[in-house]
Amino acid sequence: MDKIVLLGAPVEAGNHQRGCLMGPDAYRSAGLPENLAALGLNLRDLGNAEPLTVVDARSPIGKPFELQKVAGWTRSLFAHARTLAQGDALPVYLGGDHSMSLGTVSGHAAAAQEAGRPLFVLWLDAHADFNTFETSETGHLHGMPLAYACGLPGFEPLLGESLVATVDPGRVCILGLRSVDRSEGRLLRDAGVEAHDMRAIDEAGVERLLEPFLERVATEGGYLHVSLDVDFLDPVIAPGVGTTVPGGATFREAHLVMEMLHDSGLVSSLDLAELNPFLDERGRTARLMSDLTASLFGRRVLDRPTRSY
Ligand code: Z70
Ligand code: MN
Ligand code: MN
Ligand code: MN
Repeated sequence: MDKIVLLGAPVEAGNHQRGCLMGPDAYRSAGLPENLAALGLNLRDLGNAEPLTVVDARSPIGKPFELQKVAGWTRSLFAHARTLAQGDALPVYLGGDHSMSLGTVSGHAAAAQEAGRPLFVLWLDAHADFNTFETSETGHLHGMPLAYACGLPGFEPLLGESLVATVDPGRVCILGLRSVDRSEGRLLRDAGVEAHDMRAIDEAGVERLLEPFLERVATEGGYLHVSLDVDFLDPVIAPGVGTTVPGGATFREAHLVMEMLHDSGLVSSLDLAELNPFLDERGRTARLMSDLTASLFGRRVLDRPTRSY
């Protein structure tokens, strides 16, 4: 894929911390568009999406924080993603807290079903984001997008209707876990999601964890949506995020994941989530995320034979 389309998703209502609103512009300031253009890619920046105005979102259970606002974003980004998935350019969504993925992933799931191909999701995150309105201890919608996309119950107020298509939890792989709520962990296990914590990365390395998943995407002819949360990275190298959790992926582990994704040729859409420029140090997190994105799109030091799955 040599065509890319950027869409800003400046949503910050998915949690109490302010600042993710500035995420898309920080990526632009950090030179993400120029990084990708320098790789010879044809790039179009659509600017920022806008939320729909929603007044009918009410939840009978739990107390989701800012449900109306996030429902407005979900409906908007769902429609954008469903449409962009049908175009000839690979969409990169510039967040925005991770509630952005309530819309992007469900939109790509709908488009995949319409195209008759399975959707796989790679979730790079310290958290599983697998809470429901019922299990969430915080009410933060940025802790729920993966559960939503997989069709867990109770989320109807977000789209105002049931999901068009759900992601098969058996086609999800999470890498980087080090903070999972108790009941969230039970949901994850019951759903059969492939989940790897940091210990697994320590023991096996990212390559041995990721490769079998990519093989499956290739074998089943699937689309692959990648959702990269800043907190996948160690906070020492990526401080610009609301929830820092120690012990995250290193610079090289993260780049290796991106390089493998590039070599696979399988990625069909990408979220960059949770960048909080208000908490960043001199733009270093925005720059690191931009450099990781460049690795995903083919930046490399030396040429090497292509790996085919
Ligand atoms: C917790 C919750 C969370 C960040 C995801 C944390 C959620 N499991 N926080 N990403 N930064 O609120 O549901
Ligand atoms: Mn997340
Ligand atoms: Mn996270
Ligand atoms: Mn939270």
